[in-house]
Amino acid sequence: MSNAVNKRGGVLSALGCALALSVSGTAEAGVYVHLFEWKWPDVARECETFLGPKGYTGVQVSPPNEHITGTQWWTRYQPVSYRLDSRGGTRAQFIDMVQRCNAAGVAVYADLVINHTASYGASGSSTGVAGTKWSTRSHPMYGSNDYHTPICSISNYQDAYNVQNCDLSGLPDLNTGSSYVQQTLANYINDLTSIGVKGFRVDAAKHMSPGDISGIRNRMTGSPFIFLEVIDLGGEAVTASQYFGLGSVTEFKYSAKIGEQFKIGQLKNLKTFGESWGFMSSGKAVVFTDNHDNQRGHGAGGANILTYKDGSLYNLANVFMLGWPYGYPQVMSSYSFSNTDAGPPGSSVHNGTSVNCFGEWQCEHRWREISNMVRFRAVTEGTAVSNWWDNGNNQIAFARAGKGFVVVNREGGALNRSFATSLPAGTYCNVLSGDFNNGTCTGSTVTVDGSGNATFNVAAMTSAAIHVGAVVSGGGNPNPNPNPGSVTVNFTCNNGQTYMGQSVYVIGNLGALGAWAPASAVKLNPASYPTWTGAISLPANTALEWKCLKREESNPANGVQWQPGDNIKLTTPSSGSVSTTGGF
Ligand code: AAO
Repeated sequence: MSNAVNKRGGVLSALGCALALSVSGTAEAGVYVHLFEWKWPDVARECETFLGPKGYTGVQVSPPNEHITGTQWWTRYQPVSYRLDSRGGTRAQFIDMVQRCNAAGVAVYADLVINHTASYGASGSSTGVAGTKWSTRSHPMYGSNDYHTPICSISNYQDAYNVQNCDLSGLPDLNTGSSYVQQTLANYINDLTSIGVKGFRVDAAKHMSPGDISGIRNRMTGSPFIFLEVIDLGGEAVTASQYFGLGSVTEFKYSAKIGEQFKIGQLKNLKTFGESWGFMSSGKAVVFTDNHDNQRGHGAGGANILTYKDGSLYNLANVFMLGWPYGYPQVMSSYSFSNTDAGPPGSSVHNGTSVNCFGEWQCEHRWREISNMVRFRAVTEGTAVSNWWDNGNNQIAFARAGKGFVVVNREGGALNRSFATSLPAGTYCNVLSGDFNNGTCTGSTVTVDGSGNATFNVAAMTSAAIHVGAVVSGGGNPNPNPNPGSVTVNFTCNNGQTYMGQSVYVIGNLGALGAWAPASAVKLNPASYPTWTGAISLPANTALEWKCLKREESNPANGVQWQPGDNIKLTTPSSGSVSTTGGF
């Protein structure tokens, strides 16, 4: 584990490591997506066909437990029981999804609604979606003495007692200080962990004292990634920092400020975006342009929150978020709405409709700019911002030193300019204009010369990005071949002893070598175990760095072991083949 961290000077490569480290509250590396209100079979398919291949590290799913009936999206936030039977699907479907997402290298984060239970008034029904009978403060697992008393309503955010012991919007407030309630909640959470869930969003964490959450945490098994929803825009009794000992925390100021700058501010101001704006430390922060609440005016909404409705502006803000090294970013994936209570398309319980992206479902996570910046973030992880440029207004550009370069043009005219990119010479794919697959670029290319300079033509309200994981030719070679063929690289990893289910992989800085994401690494063949070999076709005349990696086949975050020592450096020949050897 430490090898992985040391070798790359960053932590992204150590996916399994990051998960283990998260107990102490370190934010994850990578990018996760919230597939809001997606059904479990659809999430599973998306993990396999899109999220894994694109390098998303995780997927947050809607609360998986039984909830009240009704078509509104927020019925999911009114727990009836902890049976895994919800609008998302059945327990069997949930298990299948978690297994398939894990196999695709995508961690599933479950949304935990543990502060309260259902409010009778909301549905007028006393039967949950899975058939459980209930009434206010009376559920199979709880009776009236499992709630805070005397009953009161949250009415004063200046009073921590009121915020943490009274009902939020009429939702009966569990006595999370009681050991019975803590154990009941931990049993539910541990069930999810045993299924393979790797992380948890703690809903309404602000409404539970840190001590109570700690009591639950102490009864939990494993080392899941935990992030807590604490809305802290300042000026209240309960603050985000009170929760730092428990995990990562949502940074709502980030959402408010990125929206403000992109909508009514000036992008030149973003040069210092981060802690100096009053945000929590980057390593603690979960960040987003919008979340499922504030995109529809619930929970700390505001006039300047960006959503899919902002179109190209939304794309630009997400490109900035994913290109800029602050926090652990969440990409929001929404369905179209005008009524802020409206549930998802085809929202009757268990009707199993599939998602149709770019129609009723927005699927922002699949928008080209957003999805291709996921790999950009992986490739540039651990590098600082350098070469900042702005035009004094709404055109900006910056490098992630030596690894990537981003240009954002939030103006009505084109931006045509030469920039010092900090990158090695080469012809790079502009991954915001097309995709980079197997050494070829379906969009436009940008040529970085031997001095690191490159000319960008960026149309109004668009952006451009290049990185060392998407190089068409060159990439460190001073005289890049403009029209490279591909060559065969024969990889060997010695001493690759593995346990059942674990294999040896090649991982490196090129997209074809997984761009340092263990889930995307290329598996070798153990024909002469413990020596592992494999031939991979790579672009000619290309400088690359690689290592041997062990990981579990069906769960890329587990059993991760990196080749010790420095990365192996290699420049592919202009034709033919080359051999290279690493090991453990
Ligand atoms: C539904 C109905 C209610 C009904 C209730 C019970 O809508 O009318 O009373 O059922 O029958 C979601 C929906 C709710 C829904 C609920 C249950 O959003 O509408 O209620 O499911 O079905 C607070 C909490 C925060 C919470 C947020 C919505 O602190 O935890 O409210 N978010 C989570 C979930 C959310 C869910 C729940 C919790 C409940 O993400 O989806 O609710 O499980 C201030 C405070 C914030 C506070 C907001 C809103 O914010 O700081 O802590 O959030 O107020 O009350 C400026 C200020 C900012 C302020 C904001 C207010 O921006 O700077 O500080 O204004 O917008």
